Amino acid sequence: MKSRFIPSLIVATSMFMAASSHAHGFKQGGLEVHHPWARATAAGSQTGAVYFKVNNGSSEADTLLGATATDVAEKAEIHNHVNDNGVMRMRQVEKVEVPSKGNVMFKPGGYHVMLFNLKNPLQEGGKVPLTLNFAKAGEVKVEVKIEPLTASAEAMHSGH
Ligand SMILES: [Cu+2]
Repeated sequence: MKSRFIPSLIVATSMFMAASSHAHGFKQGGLEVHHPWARATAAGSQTGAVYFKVNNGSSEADTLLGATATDVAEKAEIHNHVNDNGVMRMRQVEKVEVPSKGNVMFKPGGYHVMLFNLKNPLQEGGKVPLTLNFAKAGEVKVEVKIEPLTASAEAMHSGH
């Protein structure tokens, strides 16, 4: 069973890497927001979650203070998951520091930008605009790629 699983994982990974482009990164000042993505949402779903990696190449720390996605959702909040006696719960956080010469990963089970009251479902293959508001770099506009509903953090971020 394992020997069948591994080759298919490699194929999936290399297909993803071929499909992804180094151009799908958004730079401003020393910051780069790499591969912003969200899972497609089911019809009627009111919420979505956006994931990405933020690299900070500058010599000063920066801080993510908030996000807006006015074209697609009424409200966007920064969330994290916390382990509450063995139960993973989401909670809103006010800000996320991105250390100098470091990075922060937004990923399933961890930090994410939560979209509330979606105006339309997030459709696989589509792109939606999102603005990230940083204390020093200011507003960074990105395009979020909508991945299949079944997309996992591992598949999305392998090879990065
Ligand atoms: Cu959330």
